[in-house]
Amino acid sequence: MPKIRFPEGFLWGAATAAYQIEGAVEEDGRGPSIWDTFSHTPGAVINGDTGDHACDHYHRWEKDLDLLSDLGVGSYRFSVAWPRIVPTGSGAINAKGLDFYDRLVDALVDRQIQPMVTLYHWDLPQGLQDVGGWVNRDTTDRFVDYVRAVHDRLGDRVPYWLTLNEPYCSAIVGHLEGRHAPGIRDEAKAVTAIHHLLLAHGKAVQALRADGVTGKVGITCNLTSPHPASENAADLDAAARLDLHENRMFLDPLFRGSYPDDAAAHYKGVTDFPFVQDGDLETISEPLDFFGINYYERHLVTTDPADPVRGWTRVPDPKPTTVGIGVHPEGLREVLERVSADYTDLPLFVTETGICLHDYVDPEGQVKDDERVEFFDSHIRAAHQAIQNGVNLAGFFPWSLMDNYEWAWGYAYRFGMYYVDYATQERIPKRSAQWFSKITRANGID
Ligand code: IFM
Repeated sequence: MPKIRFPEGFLWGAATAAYQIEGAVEEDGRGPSIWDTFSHTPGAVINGDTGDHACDHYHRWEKDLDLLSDLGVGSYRFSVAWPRIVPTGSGAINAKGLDFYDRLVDALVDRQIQPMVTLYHWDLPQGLQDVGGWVNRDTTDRFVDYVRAVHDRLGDRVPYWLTLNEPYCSAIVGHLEGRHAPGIRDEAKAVTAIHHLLLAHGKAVQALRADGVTGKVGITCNLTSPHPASENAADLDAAARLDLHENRMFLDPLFRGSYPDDAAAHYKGVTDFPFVQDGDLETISEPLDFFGINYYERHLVTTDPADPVRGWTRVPDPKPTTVGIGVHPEGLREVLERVSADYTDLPLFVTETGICLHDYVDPEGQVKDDERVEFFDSHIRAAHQAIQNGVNLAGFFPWSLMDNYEWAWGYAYRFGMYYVDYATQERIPKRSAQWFSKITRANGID
């Protein structure tokens, strides 16, 4: 294999999110979020797992930052828990919540690791859900209040801000599929939530700029690379509709200031977009400094005979991973090239990609996650190929720094480069951590 070198200054990182690692859900004034409610709802999460304790990162954060130093990363992508800052979602700011992230950011700066802060990674304060959550337009303004408070405290030391993580999941998985909090199954509400999430993003970008933000501002979307199962018109059409649903409903408003041309026809009978007000799309398409992409899935798709007008069916992958999706590094290259060709020449960051395995500690005390090493190797090569093909890719952040609370899959599924023994909270470097620490130091693969 040839040596693969990344451009000088390429940012290697690692990613986590607040509810997935912090625990300490009742400490220092934190209020409940929709994920506290959802995870405590019987039947919602495998084994009834909750994020009550998670990786106990709230108490162990200093040692966890040492793991980042061991990995040799230049950046750490973490999220701020909105309910720690505004416990009920509106009203008074909780200074103790800000204190926690203030200490974290200081310690990262001391270690010469650049903070990349995600402002919303799914933990909406329950108080806002009680009045409609993302289906209520008012939530967009409450998000701005919260963002300003975080920026006010951390803005002098944060070089990268991400407004939202994966609005698709918040809107579609949370409001149409009901598999994530708030557990709603209503397509009109899901499309309304898409709009309000994007609007909250745009308003937050404007507020950060008005408040003199010095860091770069972006958003992270999870994107897929849908392929038709055949060249039949019906399959081509199904792939185009899946692409609308998963990708274009987010990319078009963000970068073109409009919903896709085929959206009105696709959602006919569901919604005619009454929630879009004058000026919203200008706000949503406020220019950004960079764009974050999370990539996990490629998707081979065929038409759904039961619903050929609006439906599609994903063809099962011949070599499924633990969670039933295949490993397709070429899909990452396709996504990067597509965004760069069709939407923006802004710097792109892979803010997440990763593989979930049932890792275990062997009798020698090691975690040999060779499949994860292979996964990262192939995806890093695909990212490098995208750069060779002209994509302005500026960084790569594996998901995840350590095993954590994998939402509706609880703790049964592991994504980390560090193994977490949840009984003792010991962190054990997996082979992937050892491997990745060589990549970050070499700025490439030998
Ligand atoms: O764990 C999640 C993360 O919170 C968002 N992106 C996908 C990851 C793996 O499922």
